[in-house]
Amino acid sequence: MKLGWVGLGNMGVPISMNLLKAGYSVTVFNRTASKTTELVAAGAVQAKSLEELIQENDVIFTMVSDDEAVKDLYFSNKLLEIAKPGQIFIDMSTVSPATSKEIYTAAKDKGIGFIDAPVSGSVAPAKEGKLLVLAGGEEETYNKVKKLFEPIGKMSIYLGESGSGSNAKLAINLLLGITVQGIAESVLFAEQQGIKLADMLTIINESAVGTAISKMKTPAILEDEYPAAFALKHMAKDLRLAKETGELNAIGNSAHHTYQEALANQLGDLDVMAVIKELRS
Ligand code: NA7
Repeated sequence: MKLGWVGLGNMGVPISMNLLKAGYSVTVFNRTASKTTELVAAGAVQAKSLEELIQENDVIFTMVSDDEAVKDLYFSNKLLEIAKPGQIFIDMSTVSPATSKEIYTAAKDKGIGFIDAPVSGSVAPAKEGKLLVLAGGEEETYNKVKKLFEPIGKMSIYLGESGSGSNAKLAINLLLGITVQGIAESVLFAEQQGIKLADMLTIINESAVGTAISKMKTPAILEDEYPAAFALKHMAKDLRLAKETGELNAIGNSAHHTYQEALANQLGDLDVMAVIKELRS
């Protein structure tokens, strides 16, 4: 199987690198061409255009920012028009289930396979090939490509019809957004009461609510530096999509509100844990 990869952002680079390292032929394309350097140095082929990438490959992955970017690619940039029947597209971006279904339907009309396969996990698990791949679409199509998820994730889960992967991704990121805000609130409360930051983080991490995410974010909170492992703007987007897709209750609504405010206050390019800066302000 020859693979094409479109979208070399924070996540696209390490994930496509793992496919390359697993021995697949990977052709890459990114809107900003300079971001292909690392992949090309590691042996990937650089496509001159999206058209070339699609024509030369069997399975094409896309991983871009949001619904607008995905629709831009599939519709405005005519990915589906260029594609040939029998090809399979896998979108790993986090988008609304409605967008996943819209692309699936347009693809199906042309005899093209489409799987929504967003991932749970940020840059570190992406580098280690330990993401959780959440897949929706036709099971027959999923079965044809599921082997490709092995170098990417510790597990891939087939969840059902098109849009199921996107729905599951919104659900898990709702929990993530709430959890990160919860860590921030606990730390800030302790700080107000004169408890040392390092002590409180030790307590959280050693307690029953200490989690992989609290441990992962501890150095950032201690240093008060938040380079993006998972950009806050993406969490703000995911909570907005969750609110638009289903019903949120009090905690979900509070998280939605906080992250939108953080985005408005220019914290979007920092890591999701920078929500603590929003709550401090
Ligand atoms: P990043 O690091 O913000 O990267 C975003 C990527 O999306 C990057 O390659 C962008 O290209 C690309 N992009 C954005 N808009 C477009 C349009 N309109 N057309 C083509 N390409 C576009 O995101 P992550 O890698 O952290 O996350 C990717 C997804 O996974 C996202 O949905 C997260 O929520 C989860 P650029 O380099 O700017 O030219």
